Amino acid sequence: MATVNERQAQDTALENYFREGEVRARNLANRGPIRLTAQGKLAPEILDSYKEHGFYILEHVFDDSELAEIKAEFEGIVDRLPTSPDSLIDKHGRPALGLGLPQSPFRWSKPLGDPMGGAGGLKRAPVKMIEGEPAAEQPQQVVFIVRGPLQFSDAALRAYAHPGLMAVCEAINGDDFVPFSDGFVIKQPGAGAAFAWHQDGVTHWDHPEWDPEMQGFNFMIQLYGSTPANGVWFVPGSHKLGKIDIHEVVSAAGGNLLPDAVPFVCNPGDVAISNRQILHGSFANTSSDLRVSLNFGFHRRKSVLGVRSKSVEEVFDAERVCKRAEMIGYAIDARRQRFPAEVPFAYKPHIQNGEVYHWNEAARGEINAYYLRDLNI
Ligand SMILES: O=C(O)CCC(=O)C(=O)O
Repeated sequence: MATVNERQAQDTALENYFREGEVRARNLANRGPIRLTAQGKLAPEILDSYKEHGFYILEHVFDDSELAEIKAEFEGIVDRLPTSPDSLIDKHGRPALGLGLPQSPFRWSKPLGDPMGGAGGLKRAPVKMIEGEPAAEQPQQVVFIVRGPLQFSDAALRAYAHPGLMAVCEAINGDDFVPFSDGFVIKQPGAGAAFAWHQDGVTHWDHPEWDPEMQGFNFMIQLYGSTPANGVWFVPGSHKLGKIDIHEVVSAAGGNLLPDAVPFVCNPGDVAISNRQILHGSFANTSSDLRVSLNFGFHRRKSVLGVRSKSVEEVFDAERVCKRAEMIGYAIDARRQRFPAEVPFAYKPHIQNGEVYHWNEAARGEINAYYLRDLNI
């Protein structure tokens, strides 16, 4: 355990790092509202900036009323979480959310821990992040990821098919895009886990036609905003470098405070786009601010179809890919029902195949445990 002096020195170093990182972030030309051309395509300068930096902040995507619906349903989910990894009940003594699912949708961590970094964690996150010392009143374990959020929240499902975000996705991946996976990332104040520096992709690094977009991207909707202390940090441009030796980068920096990294600083309702090949991570949330991201990602179909994923050691056949893409159809219809005045996104693969989706109670049954069909590469 660190001494009081060591802990104070680390806190000061982090505070300086957060302040300087925010200045670097504000100097990058990679933020603004979604802008579309007269033809409904994403403004080219947004795409160019995203491709240059590997991430972009789309501002004010969700208005207050839609955001309030997403937050209310997220808070409903939190209210029904099991009280510990083995518990069957929530904090009110009711049957917990997720009972009966074939695989728990919850990922747990010790408060302020880094469950994925270092030896014994994920291979792609080889160096442990700085871990914090939680207050005595914190529980032993906290949920930091809820997988499959679209089955727990209609508001999240509707957000998934936001026409502006779908236009961004089409601009990045082309018309023929398919889902990757989705989840709420929860960084509770004084408890939220760290994510050690990593690049998300694991499958295509040695592909003969490798390119910076080959392993997809994520949207990260910010429910409560994000700060340098609780947000995700990116090394701009690192998505173009291929597989990075993270041990070497951290050792050259003399620790986890990478000198070129910048945080995403967002208001509630902003959405970050993040290339999955960019070097990124986040610090344990020792701040007093909650950050919740609703993450969902997309791939080009050709990046997953017929591909043996090194993430889950499975070949993704056409049936699996099409089944997972049904979520796009259901989300578009759910959104159409809630916002009838909005022009819904036209998802070309479903239109071309004559597939029509209706969001109703039968569909709700259809998507049960849909996250088991995620397309992790
Ligand atoms: O939201 C975070 O803190 C980190 C998320 C992340 O690194 C990821 O989804 O790959």
